[in-house]
Amino acid sequence: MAMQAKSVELFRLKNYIGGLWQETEKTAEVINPANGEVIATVPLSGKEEVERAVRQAKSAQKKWALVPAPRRAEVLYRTGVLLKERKEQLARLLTMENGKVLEEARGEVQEAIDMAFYMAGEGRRLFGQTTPAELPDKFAMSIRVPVGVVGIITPWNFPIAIASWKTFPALVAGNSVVWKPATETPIMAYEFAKIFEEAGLPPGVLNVVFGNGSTVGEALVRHPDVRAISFTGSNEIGRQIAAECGRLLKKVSLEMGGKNAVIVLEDADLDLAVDGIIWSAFGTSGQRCTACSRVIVHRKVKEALEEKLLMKIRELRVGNGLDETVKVGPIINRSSLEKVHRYVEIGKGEGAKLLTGGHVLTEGKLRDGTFYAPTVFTDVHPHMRIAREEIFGPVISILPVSSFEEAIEVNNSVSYGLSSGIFTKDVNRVFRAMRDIDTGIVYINAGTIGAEIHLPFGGTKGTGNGHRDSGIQTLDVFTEWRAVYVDYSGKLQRAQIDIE
Ligand code: UN1
Repeated sequence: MAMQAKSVELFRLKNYIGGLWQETEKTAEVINPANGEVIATVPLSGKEEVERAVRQAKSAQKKWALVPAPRRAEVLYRTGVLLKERKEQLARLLTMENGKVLEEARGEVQEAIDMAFYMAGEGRRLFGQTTPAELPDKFAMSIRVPVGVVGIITPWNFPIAIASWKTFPALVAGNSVVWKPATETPIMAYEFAKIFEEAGLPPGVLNVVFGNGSTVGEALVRHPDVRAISFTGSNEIGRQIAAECGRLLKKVSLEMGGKNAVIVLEDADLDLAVDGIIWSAFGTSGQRCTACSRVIVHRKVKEALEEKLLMKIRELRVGNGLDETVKVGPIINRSSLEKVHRYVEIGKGEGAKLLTGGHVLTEGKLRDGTFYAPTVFTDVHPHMRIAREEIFGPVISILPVSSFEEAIEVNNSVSYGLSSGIFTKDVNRVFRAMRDIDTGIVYINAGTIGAEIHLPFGGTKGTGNGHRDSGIQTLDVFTEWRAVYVDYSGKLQRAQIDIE
């Protein structure tokens, strides 16, 4: 039985290893960030659980890889159907553990459904290339082969969508998975694993080990039988993982956030730009890797934009995301709330002008949760910390500029490169922006969020290490290329030598 979204029940979540649901001695509490209620307990596993999961994954992978890919894909189709049937129930649970408003939670579950069907289609593609060989009576091709056991480490801000970006391609390509979900949002992982089980995924092909990064995450990264790691999370942890994977010569794909900007030029449709900024900056309370946290605006329209922005912010209702009139939910937990506030203090100290917000919300029921007021700083300089560092909360910095060129320069001046949006009606500047903006995702006349699953997701510089999540490109993380030469001449033919 799947769980019901009642706030009074307490769920004891279990690891899923080799097809068995297993408890651990140590557990942690899962808190609903909207009201402080304990909604579940999550296992805090150790090295032994990782060891067991990898062993199971290793033996299951051998058989799974021999299942024809179109048959493997059938499990993904069934998973997609089950996700679709349970969309509403999953969305409610997601809102309870993560805090994002229900409309967005439904959108996130939809993202996982889309990824299931999209990657299921790959079961009949997984294309390689056939190509002429340079010698007579010889055939050449490249094929994708599974990597083996892959380790997946996912964050709390998109607990099911990001998990779907990584698990579906890994599985359809013939790998087995050991997955460490974030301990803040384990209910989605638990439900997702149950759905895989129901959909007929053989035992051991997907294993879920709950626990902290410093124990489970580290054991996974270090394990010699885990051949690839796909990680989404902080820049600091990502660097550590990359270093360790480098030492062990392990494949590694990293997605580590951004300092995303919306550029508003003097000819922009300001109302549209404001809608894009509000959605991108305060949706998910700014807790998206793609969230807009900088607004780079032409001086000529700065005041008009600020005025419209403030008007719209006044209409935003902050509260429990299960209430459908609420537009902005809580911050994931107290330490994140404190971090957001610390950045606001830093901004003030740096001399930025606070236009609105800048404080924790404590009126009425909000006191029980972790809520922060939508916050806007203006007259921010590109060198200030609030304009350079990822805050991961509902805080934007307005940076005035005097030209298109300056806007691009400021946009590109940060150490991240995930997502940028530009508002203008000038087609020449649109194409220049597409060329000159140094981010992995560029939006024209739209905000910085809302990536679609069949396009590559990821970015430049401090955002990643050159790989992409989702899209066809993600298959490069979960497969190795094998070049195959078939010589049917019946004699020794030496490449580069016997070419006459
Ligand atoms: C993230 O911010 O970590 O593009 C993922 C978006 C969503 C996914 C965001 N589809 O905003």
